[in-house]
Amino acid sequence: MKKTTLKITGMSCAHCVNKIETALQGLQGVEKAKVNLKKGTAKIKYDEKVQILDNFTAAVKEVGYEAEPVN
Ligand SMILES: [Cu+2]
Repeated sequence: MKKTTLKITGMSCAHCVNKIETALQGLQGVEKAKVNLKKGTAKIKYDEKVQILDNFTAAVKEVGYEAEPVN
């Protein structure tokens, strides 16, 4: 399992948080996705053997927000 953090922009309320968490948790290999509205971040725990980082940023963009990896 691997943990990663994304910086997310464009969120304004709890609805946005739910939308993004649902999108991330729906991806294969994701064990947990936790979005923090105040910090503007998403912490993701996933199996790096079946999932790649690029798919997380793509999934967030697909539901209408901007995302980039935080190192
Ligand atoms: Cu919202």
